[in-house]
Amino acid sequence: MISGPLRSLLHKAHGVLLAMNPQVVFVLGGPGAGKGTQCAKIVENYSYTHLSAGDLLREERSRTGSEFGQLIDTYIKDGRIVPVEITINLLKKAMEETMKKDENKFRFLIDGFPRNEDNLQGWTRVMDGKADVKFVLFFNCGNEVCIERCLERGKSSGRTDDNKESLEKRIQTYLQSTRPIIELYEKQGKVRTIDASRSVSEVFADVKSVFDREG
Ligand code: UP5
Ligand code: MG
Repeated sequence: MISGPLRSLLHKAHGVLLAMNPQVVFVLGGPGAGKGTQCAKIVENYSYTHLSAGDLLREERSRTGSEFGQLIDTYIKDGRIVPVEITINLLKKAMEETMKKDENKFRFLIDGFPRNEDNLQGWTRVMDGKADVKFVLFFNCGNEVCIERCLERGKSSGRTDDNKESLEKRIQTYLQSTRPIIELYEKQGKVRTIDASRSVSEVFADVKSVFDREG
């Protein structure tokens, strides 16, 4: 890896932006598995930027003038996966803006993506050769625990999908569409599995050992 000062020098020498490829960790797991909670803790301890695909979609949903607001709203309530053209543009833009502001911020946690075959194809189409996927952090958690956590959060979250009806659909989508993607990465030896059914600090202790080793 080329260090910061050396890279600046190279920029000057070439007169062009010699950007570092973004280094990506995909963070996957069922609804309420603790992806967002653990990503926040990783950011506190390691030099990563957290990008939640769900948060980016919710932001886009409420952006004045967005042509996708209604579509995103319907998909999220139904626990369905938004067409990748929308999600990948939001992710790409967020990565570019982060790196433009600070060239040393090239490590990203991409939380809640890729969730299905369409997502994966979209990522490959747009980001192949432009970003390196280091590994997949998989928060493995039973469905009952996941549902319980989301229902509890639903008392105050204001999320339109933290209710029983949406949660059943979210779990189905996760099992049918996302698990096969995790299995695909598993075959490539890229998955780091964490038992996410334990307390936040117990889970983070395992996360830490993964990042100390290869973050
Ligand atoms: N909590 C967390 N960890 C705990 C622990 N160890 N012990 C006890 N409690 C714990 O946590 C959920 C709740 O549990 C919180 O109250 C937390 O305090 C507690 P959180 O960290 O928020 O879990 P997370 O896995 O992030 O759950 P989230 O609900 O965000 O996961 P989803 O994957 O369902 O939601 P996301 O926002 O990623 O996506 C929402 C929807 O957007 C999708 O269903 C889909 O419709 C759409 N979407 C796409 O279409 N495409 C995408 O690429 C991404 C999303
Ligand atoms: Mg989340």
